[in-house]
Amino acid sequence: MSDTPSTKLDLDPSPDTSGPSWEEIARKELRGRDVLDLSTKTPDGLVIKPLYGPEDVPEGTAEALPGVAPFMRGPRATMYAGQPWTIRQYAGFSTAEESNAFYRRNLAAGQKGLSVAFDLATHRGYDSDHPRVSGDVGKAGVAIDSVEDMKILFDEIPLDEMSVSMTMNGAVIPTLAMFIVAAEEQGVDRRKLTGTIQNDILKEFMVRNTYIYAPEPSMRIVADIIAYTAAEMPKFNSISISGYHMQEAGATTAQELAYTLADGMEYVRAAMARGLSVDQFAGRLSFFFCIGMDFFKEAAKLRAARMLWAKIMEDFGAKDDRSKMLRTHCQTSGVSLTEQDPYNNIVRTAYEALAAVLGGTQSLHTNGFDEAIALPTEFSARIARNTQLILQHETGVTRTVDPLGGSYYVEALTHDLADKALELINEIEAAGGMTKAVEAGIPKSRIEESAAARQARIDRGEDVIVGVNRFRLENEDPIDFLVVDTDDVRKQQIRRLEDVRRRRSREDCEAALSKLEDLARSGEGNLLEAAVEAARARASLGEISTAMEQGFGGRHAATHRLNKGVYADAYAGDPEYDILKSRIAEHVETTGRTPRVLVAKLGQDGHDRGAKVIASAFSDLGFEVELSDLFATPEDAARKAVDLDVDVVGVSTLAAGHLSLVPKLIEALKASGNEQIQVVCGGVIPARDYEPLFKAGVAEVFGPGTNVLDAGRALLGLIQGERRNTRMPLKGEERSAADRMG
Ligand code: MLC
Ligand code: 5AD
Repeated sequence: MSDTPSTKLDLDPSPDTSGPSWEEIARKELRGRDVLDLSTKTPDGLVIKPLYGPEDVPEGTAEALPGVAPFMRGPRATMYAGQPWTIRQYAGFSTAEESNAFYRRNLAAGQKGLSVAFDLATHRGYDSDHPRVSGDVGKAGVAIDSVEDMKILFDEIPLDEMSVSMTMNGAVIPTLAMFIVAAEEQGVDRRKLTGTIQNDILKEFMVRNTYIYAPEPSMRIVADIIAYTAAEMPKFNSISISGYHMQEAGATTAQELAYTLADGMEYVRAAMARGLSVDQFAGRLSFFFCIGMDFFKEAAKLRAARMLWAKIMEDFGAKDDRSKMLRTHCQTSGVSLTEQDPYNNIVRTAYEALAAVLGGTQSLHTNGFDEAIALPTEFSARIARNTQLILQHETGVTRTVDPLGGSYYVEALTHDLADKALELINEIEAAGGMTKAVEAGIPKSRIEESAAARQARIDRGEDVIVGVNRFRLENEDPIDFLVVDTDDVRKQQIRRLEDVRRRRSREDCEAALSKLEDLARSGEGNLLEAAVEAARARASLGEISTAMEQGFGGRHAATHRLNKGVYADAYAGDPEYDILKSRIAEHVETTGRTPRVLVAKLGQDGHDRGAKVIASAFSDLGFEVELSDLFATPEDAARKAVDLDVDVVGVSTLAAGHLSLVPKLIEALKASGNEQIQVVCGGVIPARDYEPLFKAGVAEVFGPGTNVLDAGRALLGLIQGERRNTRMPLKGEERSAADRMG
C-alpha cells in the first residue's frame, strides 16, 4: 500500500506566490471597491483594519510573559491553568436576612466569592428611618444601618475563609468599620480578612454620584482607608479603582481605561502624601472594569491596562512586583442589555464574559438577563452564574494562559488602546491630576459627550442593537421579575434600629461619635480607626456619617452643566431631526413660548446618564431644558418645576423608586395649583408599573430603548394638548400593542 496523503502533505501555510496577491483577491471579492473601505473607526477614533499581520505587532510583544512585569499577558504566571478566576456575583436586596439567605444559596450552587450591593440610602449615609430615603430602603441593594445588620448579613459565612467585596464609596467609613466589627464578633481577627472595598470616590464625582462629602475630605477618607488597611488588614484590597461606571455612563473604551488609571495615580499620590511608601500599599490596590460588546477591544483593554499600570507604578518608584501588578474584577455591561427580547441578554452576557476571561480578569460578575427591568431573580441569577460555570468547566478556555497572545490584531489593538489612553492620561495630568480635572468637570463632560454621540448612533441605527433598533419582535412576552416591598423592609429596619439604640450605652456611643467629629474637623488621626470604635459602641451608619459631615462642614452638592451641540452634531443633515426641530421652532413662533422641560432625578438614585443624554438632546432640538438637582425630593422637584414655569417634568428613574416618588411629585404639583404641568417618566420601569403610574397621573412612559427623536415628538405633542396615558411605542412597534401593555 502507498503512503497515506497526510504523511506527505506539506503543511506550510505561507502564501502561494505564483497566483494573485491578497490585495488582488480582496479587490475582486469587493467587486472593485477599495480594501481601505473595509476599515472602520471606533468611537475613540482608532482605525480597525480588515486584516492584521506581523508588521502590525509592536516590538517586544513576542517576548512578553505572564506573571512578569509589565504583565500584559496576565498578572499570574499560570493564570487560570493554575487557578480559575473568582465567580463573584454582585448581589443584595431587601433586608440583611434575605440577602444572607440569597448568598448562602448562591455559594452552595457554585459561586466562589461574595460581593455586596447596598441600597442607596446606605450609600448616601442615611439610616433607614431618614425621611429623605423612604423610597430607597432595600430597593437597589441591602439596607444596612448598624453592626447588627452586618452580623446578620454574614451569618454562618466564615469571614476568615470567604473573600467579600463591598461596593461602597460614600458611606465607606461606617460600612468598613461595621464589617471589621462584625468579623471581630464572629471571632475573626481583621488581619485575616480577605476582600475588597470599592472606596473609589473620584469616579463618583465623575459618573456614579453616591458621594456624600466634598472632594477634598473625600480624598482624605480614601487615604485613611489605604493607610489603615496597609497596617491592619494585609490581605484586604483597600480600593477597587473603577472604570465600570464610566463605560456605563457612556465613556469610550480609551476613556474608561485612561480615567481609571488616572484615578489610580491620584490615589497613589494621596497615600504617598500620608508618608506611606509605594510598596507599603500598592500591592493592595485593585481595579474594576466594564466589559461591553466590542469583544476584542474589551479583551485588549485589560491587557493594555496591565501594561500601562506597571509602567506608571515604576514611575512612582515601585520596586515590588506586586505593586506593579494590575489585578482586576470585571462586570459585564448593564447598558448593553435591553428590555426588549430580554433573553438576548443571556447571549450578550456570555460573549462579554468570554471577553473578560480572554482579557485575563481575576474576578467576574455576569449580569442577569432581566437587568434592564429589575434586580435579578433567583432564576436569572442562576443563569448568570452558570454562564461562568460553563465557561470554567466546559469550554476549555482555562487551559492556556492568554490564548489571544500573539494575535496580530489583538496585540496591535492592545498597543493602540494603550497609546490612546496615554494621550488622555497626559491631558488629565496637565490639568493638575484627577482631583483638579474632576473639579473642572473635564472627564465628566467628555464622557457625557460620548454618551450623547452613542445615543445618536443607536437612534440612527448605525450601532445595531438586535431586538431594539433592528430585528424587533412584534409581540414581547412579559417576564417575571423581582419585586421588593420597601415599606415592609423599612419597617423591619426601623424596628431593629430602635432596638439597637435602646440597648447601647448612650455615653459610649456619643463619646465615640464626638471623637470622630473632632478628627474630621481637625484633619488628624485616622477616621476608620475612630469609626471602628463608634461601630463597636453601636453608633448607626447615619450617625457615623453625620458626625463626619459635621466635622467636614456639610454635605457636598454638585453643580452640573448641560452639554450642548453633541446631539445636533451627530444628527447633522438628518431629515427626521430637521423636521422635528422646525416643528418646535414653529411652535415657538405661533405660541410665543419655548416649550419648557424639567428633567428630574428623584430620591437617592444618582444614575444620571439617561437624564443628561435626554436633556442635551432636547435642548439641541429647541426645548428649553433644565436639570433638577440630584437627590431631589418630590417636593423639591415640584417647587423647581413651578419656579421655572415648565410645561413638562420628565422623571428619569433607574433605581426603582418611581412608584413611591412620582405620585408624590404629581400630588405636590396639584397641591400648589399647577396640575397643568404634565409628568412623564423614562428609564428602567417594568411594564407592571405603568398602570399605577398612569393612575397617579403620569402622561407617558418612555422605556429603555426609546428613540430620542420619538420621545421629542411625543413631548411636543403633549405640550400641544395631545393627552394620552401610554408607554411610548418603539420604532416598528404598533401603537395598539403599546396601548395594550399600558
Ligand atoms: C490567583 N491566586 C493564585 C493564582 N491565581 N495563586 C497561584 N496561582 C494562580 N494562578 C491567588 C492570588 O494570589 C490571591 O491571593 C488569591 O489566589 C485570590 O485570587 P485573586 O486573583 O486575587 O482573586 P480575588 O480574591 O477574587 O480578588 C480579585 C480582585 C479583588 C483583586 C480583583 O479586588 C476583587 O475581588 N474585586 C471584586 C470587586 C467587586 O466585586 N466589585 C463589584 C462592583 S459592582 P493573595 O494572597 O495574593 O491575595 C458595582 C456596581 C454598582 O460597582 O455600581 O453598584
Ligand atoms: N444585585 C445584583 N446586581 C446589581 N446591580 C446593581 N445592583 C444590583 C443588585 N442589588 C448590577 C446591575 C447594574 C450594575 C451597576 O450592577 O448589573 O447595571
